[in-house]
Amino acid sequence: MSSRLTGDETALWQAAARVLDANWTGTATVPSPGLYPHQWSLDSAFAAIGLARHRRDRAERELLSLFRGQWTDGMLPHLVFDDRLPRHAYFPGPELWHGGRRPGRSPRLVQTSGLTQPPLQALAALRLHESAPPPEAERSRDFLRVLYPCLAAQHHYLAESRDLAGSGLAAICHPWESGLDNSPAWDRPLAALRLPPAAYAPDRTPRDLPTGEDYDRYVHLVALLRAREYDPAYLRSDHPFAVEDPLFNAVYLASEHALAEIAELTGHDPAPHRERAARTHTALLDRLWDADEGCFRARDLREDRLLPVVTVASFAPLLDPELPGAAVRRLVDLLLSARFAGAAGYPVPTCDIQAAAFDRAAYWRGPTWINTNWLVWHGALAHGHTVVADLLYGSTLRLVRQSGFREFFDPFDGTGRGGHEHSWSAALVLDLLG
Ligand code: 9WN
Repeated sequence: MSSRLTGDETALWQAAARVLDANWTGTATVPSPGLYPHQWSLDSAFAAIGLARHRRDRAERELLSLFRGQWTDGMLPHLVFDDRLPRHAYFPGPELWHGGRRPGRSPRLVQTSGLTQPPLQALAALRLHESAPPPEAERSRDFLRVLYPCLAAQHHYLAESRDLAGSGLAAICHPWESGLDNSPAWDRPLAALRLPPAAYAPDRTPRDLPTGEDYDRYVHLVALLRAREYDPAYLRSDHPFAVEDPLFNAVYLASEHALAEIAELTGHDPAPHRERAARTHTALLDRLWDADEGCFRARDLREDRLLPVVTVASFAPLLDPELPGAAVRRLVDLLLSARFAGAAGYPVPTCDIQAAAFDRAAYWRGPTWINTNWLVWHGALAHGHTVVADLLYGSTLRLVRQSGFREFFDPFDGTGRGGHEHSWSAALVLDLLG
């Protein structure tokens, strides 16, 4: 904890640290003990960013335990299951992903999902190293030496197996891969799916969460993927959900830059990582930039067109350090307008407030989330946009002071919603407080 914190900030820091302590299983941090009792890859990367400020040893173990789930082709699954828990602890549990027969590429001793999530782990690992106190710097570099091959394989998988259009961008094949499950951005490709007559709908539709109809579609997509053993050739040509998402690719780009730095720190060649980052940078602008709206939008590869709704993901390419100044300015204008921060007391809402799909209470369809705020804050800071960075810093801390470390928040009045004591909400407050 920084010695510069005020008394109030110290209390907030300690409360956040208590959440991470409570959610620590001994090897990893669960997002929220009741609601999400396993290990999620995106959540673990955010947890590691927070643990770097609190328990550095745990941050390392967090990342190592996550990579136990990595497939032999480099795919880092979005879920690593805790097999000590009963089957019904979470839907969808291990059986949905493999139906009794695991693909040869999945690990033998660990049960995982067959999807991935935004690849934030290299950025998290570099931040962990950068925050090491001088006496720990060499030990921290040793940790990076252990992790580098895993991170390199993860990025190689994305470039080889997920660049479905050969464009330089990685495509997601399921809304769960975006991290923003029921974002209105996915409404159109999901509506176009032809579902089998028997619905799969699990018994999991509490208030604020996606509906049973969404779940039918999510489970149908998993059933298709599972039947083809998540084969990259099937993803490329036949799978009905294939989208190039600005948030996923902005995180991929930022992590690729981080990987280049990790390569340098550990005696590997950074050039391939820099080349890949340059390609992703160009492709983001060529394929996802919407000059009329002045923001990035997701591209549906099955229709080869941009998806209509503008969401918080549209701002994620601020994470690109080389984003041209003109694009940064247009993103900032939109972010500060009445469609986002200008009308929300607690920005950034996950969906354009003026869009028909906006819903202030519904999960990724309107509420403000701490993790997306952190990504935009981090990007704005890198571009020297202190007005935006300070706005997000202030509103994020106000949210947790007012409502606690909730999963998500009403963007107008800051009411907390979803799970309580959510790990990434706590972890990123630790990082913000520094
Ligand atoms: C499906 C754990 C995860 C987050 C996702 C969030 C939610 C899962 C769910 O919870 O997704 O992966 O059950 O809805 O959307 O971003 O990683 O916190």
